[in-house]
Amino acid sequence: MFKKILIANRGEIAVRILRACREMGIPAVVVYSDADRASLHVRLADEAYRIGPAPSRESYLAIDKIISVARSAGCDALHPGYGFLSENPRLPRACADAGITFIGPTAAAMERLGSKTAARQLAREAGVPTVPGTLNPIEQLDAALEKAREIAFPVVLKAVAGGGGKGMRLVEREQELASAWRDAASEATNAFGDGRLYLEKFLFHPRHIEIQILGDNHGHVIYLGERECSVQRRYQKVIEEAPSPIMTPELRRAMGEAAVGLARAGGYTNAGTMEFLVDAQRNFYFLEMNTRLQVEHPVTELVASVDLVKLQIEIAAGRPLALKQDDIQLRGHAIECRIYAEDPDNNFFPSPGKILDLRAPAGPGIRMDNGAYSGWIVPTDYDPMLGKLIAWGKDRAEAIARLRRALGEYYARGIKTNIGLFRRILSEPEFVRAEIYTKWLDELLSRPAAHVESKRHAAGATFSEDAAALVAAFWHVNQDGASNKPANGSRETPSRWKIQGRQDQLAGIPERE
Ligand code: MV4
Repeated sequence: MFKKILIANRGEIAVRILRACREMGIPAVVVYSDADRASLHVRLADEAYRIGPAPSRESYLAIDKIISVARSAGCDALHPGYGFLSENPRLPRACADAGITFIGPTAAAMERLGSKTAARQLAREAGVPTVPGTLNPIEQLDAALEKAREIAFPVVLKAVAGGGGKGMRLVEREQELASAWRDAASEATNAFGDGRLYLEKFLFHPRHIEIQILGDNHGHVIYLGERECSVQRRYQKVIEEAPSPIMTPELRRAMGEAAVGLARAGGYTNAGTMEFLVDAQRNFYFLEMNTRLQVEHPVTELVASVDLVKLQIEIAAGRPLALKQDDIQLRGHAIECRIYAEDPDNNFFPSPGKILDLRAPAGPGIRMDNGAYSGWIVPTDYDPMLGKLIAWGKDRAEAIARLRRALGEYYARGIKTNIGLFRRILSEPEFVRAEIYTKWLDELLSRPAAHVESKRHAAGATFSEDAAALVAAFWHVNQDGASNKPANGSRETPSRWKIQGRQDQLAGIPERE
């Protein structure tokens, strides 16, 4: 097993990987930029090295600096986490050159399956369903028209170099194709420097369902169920859950076997995720592959009772997968909220700054993968995710109830958070009935909030805490006992502990021991 692992990331995922290393008894090294000097992953690490100033390109994206720290610290393995360099083939190559084991796929597998068009090509060859349309870029408009007639409108134009919906154009009828083609091509050129487009059959209200796979270096590849990620805002995942509410055993097997087949075809090893679109008739279509551990991996861990980071490390160390496909038994339901320091009342713009108070939820069925703590200053240089709140229940109803309860306990002062957004989503009947699809949240947020309560939630305070503060203050003002009035008759400010005690009492928090 490895002597020492370098964690080439920050925030909650660096803490998460650190925890797996700790439990395996493997010393871990973290790196940090100047903006992260006081971050949680630095505070929890045994060894931490500064790799540069705040900008990512001079720190978490600086391969040479990261490799140099790994070497000087005596690391023989490196975990990239997600984001940053996790899907950049240059990192596994640099690790190989330095004799350091990259905890992830090979550079070649990353390139074969991480590129959208190459992966779709491979999927077609492997018999994995892809959305009807062109595989390669379309050279000119009349070829697009011919293909569109063949697959029938509505169709969608997509940028070859695009992603996350950028450059997508829905074309509902033939007359619109020419103008849509020009617009999409110029938008793609401006956004990506590459105006090439391809074309697909448009799927109405699809769901985004992804399959977690694990492959070892001995030819074993398994799938660990699916995650439903249809609750997205502007193509960013907001809530993820496992299992998918629309899944059937047959569909799970079909999607899982397709994902495993594609991973094998690409020579993929370690953890990866195949993304699919699923239509109302439960037809599934391969969209793209993520050649890394994903943000939402905890919901799979909770329903499959696995530790994906430990499994990644064991696979990278050359061990054969101890888990066989039949060992994967899914139990219960898990739902994850990605908690951000952002202001829902200001178009969800980041809300960095000093966290004056942060109380994370806990209790039955609650997991909090935190990257923040009271007193920490949320930096402006990176994605402002504070952590992930995950609830597990025996079924989806219990998971929702627990998540609602936990969101009521989450308290942050000094920054704004998107907690109110989750409270609103979890109270939507369509969400509770799992009648969700990829545009559902965007459409919900384009409607005015049904009740002002969600505004209050957006501020991150809960009703019970506001009420507690008001009553506590009122209680002080109206106490006639001398204990509250100093001899000189002047009103000293009421003791903070008394106010807090009243608040806790009113908010149902037990007396402190
Ligand atoms: C689609 C689609 C419907 N039909 N392709 C958006 C981002 C990129 N990952 C693919 N996306 C979509 N492709 C066809 N043929 C609908 C979407 C889509 C979407 C997909 C996944 C997650 C969120 C989404 C939000 C809006 C649209």
